[in-house]
Amino acid sequence: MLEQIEKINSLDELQALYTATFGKNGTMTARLRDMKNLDADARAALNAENATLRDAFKTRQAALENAALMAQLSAESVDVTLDPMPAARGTLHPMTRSLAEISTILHSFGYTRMTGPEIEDDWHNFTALNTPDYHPARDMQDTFFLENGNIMRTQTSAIQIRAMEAHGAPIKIFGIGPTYRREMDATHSPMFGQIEGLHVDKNVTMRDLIGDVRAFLMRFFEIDDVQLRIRPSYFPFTEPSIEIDMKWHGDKWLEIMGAGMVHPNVLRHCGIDPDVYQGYAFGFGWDRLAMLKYGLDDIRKFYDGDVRWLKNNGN
Ligand code: FA5
Repeated sequence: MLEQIEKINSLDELQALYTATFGKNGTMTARLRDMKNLDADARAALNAENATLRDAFKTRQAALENAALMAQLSAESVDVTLDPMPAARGTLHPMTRSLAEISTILHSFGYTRMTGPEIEDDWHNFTALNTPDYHPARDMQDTFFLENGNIMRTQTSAIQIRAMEAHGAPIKIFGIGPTYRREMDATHSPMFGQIEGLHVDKNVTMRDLIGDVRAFLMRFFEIDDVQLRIRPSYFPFTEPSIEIDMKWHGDKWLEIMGAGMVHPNVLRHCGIDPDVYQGYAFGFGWDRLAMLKYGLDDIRKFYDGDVRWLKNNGN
């Protein structure tokens, strides 16, 4: 019997033999029932046989159960050396990335960030900026007008006005955000981003402006020096007005921004006395900076929402 138990390879078979031995009608059960007819030696021998058999069943059961578990584990095993499925990772949009970089730099120069609405009124976008409705400079920007007379802001310069109206002078702020114009080609988008800087105090001059612009460009483009070209220009809200070009890759001059000393009328419109205070303002193309820094060539791609492009042009 012990040998038979050893050879059994399935739990079902083992159970069947166990029942045939120890069940109600089992062979051992019958023999134990007749034990009273045996002498003492035979009883002891039967008890020992009984115990040995039960042990043998138990041991075989444990062995079969263990083998079944092992078989299950190896069938369900995972090969940890296989390459994992590539996880889809998000990337930051170049505008988001440059926003963080630009803000960090301007904060470190002492500019505080101000915001303004993207739907602006005529006062903040034009009139307060010394651009009354008969002013020809309004033609410089093709504007999206809303039915209620408001407009989509065409320039972050509107943020200057809101900042000075709210806080007066002295003031040193920057604004960054979307602006809208009816334009569309590889370097113009109907929605694009601008960065505005404004610093008004008693002794602020054009030198401070150029110093901050230089330092900003060096930090943003991570270069040791930057060559600037300052050209006279015209904006209704600055006097004098300039445009600043930057030498790019040793040969090209790139127009980077418009800037100038805040026009006395603009200060007056915001309740600031131009005989006491003066200051500068500047306006960059946010997308343009991001395109230059990350080597991107078509501004329209920024707003297409094409995930494949973002994957290659995020960080
Ligand atoms: C202005 O908008 C002035 N508000 C800038 C300024 C601020 C001057 C403060 C003086 C003082 P301009 O229209 O040149 O200026 O636009 C500024 C920058 O915005 C441009 O140099 C360009 O980089 C960017 N820009 C203008 N139009 C578009 C467009 N359609 N798409 C992408 N970028 C544009």
